[in-house]
Amino acid sequence: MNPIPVNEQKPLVDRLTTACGGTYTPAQRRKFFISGPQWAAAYEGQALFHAPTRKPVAFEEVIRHYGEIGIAHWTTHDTDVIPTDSLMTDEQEKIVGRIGNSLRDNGVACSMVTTETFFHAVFAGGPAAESPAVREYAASRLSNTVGIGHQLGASYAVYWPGSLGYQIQGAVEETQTLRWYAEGLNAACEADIRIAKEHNRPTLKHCMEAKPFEPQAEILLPTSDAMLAFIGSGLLKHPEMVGLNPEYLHELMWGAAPRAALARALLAGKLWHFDINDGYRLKHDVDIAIGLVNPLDWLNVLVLLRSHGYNGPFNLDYKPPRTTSNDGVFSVSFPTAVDRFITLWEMAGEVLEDSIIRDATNALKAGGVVKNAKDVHEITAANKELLTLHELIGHRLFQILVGAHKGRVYSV
Ligand code: GLT
Ligand code: MN
Ligand code: MN
Repeated sequence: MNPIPVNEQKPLVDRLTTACGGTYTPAQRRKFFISGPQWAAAYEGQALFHAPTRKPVAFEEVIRHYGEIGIAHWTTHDTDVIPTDSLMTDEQEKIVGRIGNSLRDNGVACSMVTTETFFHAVFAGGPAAESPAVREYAASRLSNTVGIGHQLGASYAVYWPGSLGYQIQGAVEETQTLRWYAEGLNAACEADIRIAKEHNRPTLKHCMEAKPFEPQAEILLPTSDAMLAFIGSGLLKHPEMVGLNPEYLHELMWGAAPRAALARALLAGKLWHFDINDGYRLKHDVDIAIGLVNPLDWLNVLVLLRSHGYNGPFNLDYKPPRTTSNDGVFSVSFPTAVDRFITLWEMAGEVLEDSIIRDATNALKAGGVVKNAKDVHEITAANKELLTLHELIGHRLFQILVGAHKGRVYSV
């Protein structure tokens, strides 16, 4: 093949994207509670060992593209859109006003706001550092974000306490740091109760997000389970206002089964918000788009959520790869991520209605015939053949994933 001039490359990408087919319309995409983060679309590809590969993108452009694609909700950190120095000033009010206009013009709603308590040098010692001034500043930032959320009509606030931990062991006292962190959340909840009243709105759902490693070497609340324990520890003044925003990859990163982590959150009544992406076990937070690494696991995750009536947001917290261009972010990355989610969601519906899986599951639940409930040998033998159904269910899930249940065959 001949080298391809730059001006022919975008048409080529567009032609092949169209050739892929199977896209949903913006109206179909809008039926789902899918949110697009400002930081995901504006990610420039930078990392510790990587220079940026894309140009900056302002919120007006991100919101416009989300509206066109059919991503009906938008999420943001305070500093994704408001420079740190402008926070809590008149300038903030002007920017929030502009965001409101952008959202209105493009038919997009702000569903979630979050506070950046990890990037700026002031948080070098974490959001719950020893210095009272740092903690006071962190609390005012959290409360300020709650106010922005109410102004923009959000229903959720997320807390990723990324730098709540340490690099140097022994320098930080864990119980004290966690108490201080709880004080920050308490301040945010109290501010919410006050601000919600002023706006005549319900309070926000405050959702904690865990990540097992990065950016600190050791993390004090590394998993969703640790956060459930924290919520129930007695340190929070309003535990009923605080739930979870698990991220698929963050659970996978520590070696967990994301589906089991979500199940525990569901049982606790705390699965309120969900960051969707993909990646690899025991590796970095690569934030690959949904379904590109573990589609079968994703199918199973969505079966669990569908069968439990999860109706919270699905937040597209992934990073378009640095090999994707600025144009590609909105022409390939976001539309395909949304469409894979929708496809997997619909497929999960097929799993729930599949008669083979239903018969197999019901048979397993019925169990074998046992006369003597104390006879271990009889009980074991009574279920022996039935248990083969576990593997058959796995096979059927694979068939559904590749479309074999609808007659897709290969000639051999
Ligand atoms: C950061 C993190 C994400 C969180 C964001 C919310 S910030 O990008 O890696 O997983 O969801 O603060
Ligand atoms: Mn996340
Ligand atoms: Mn992540």
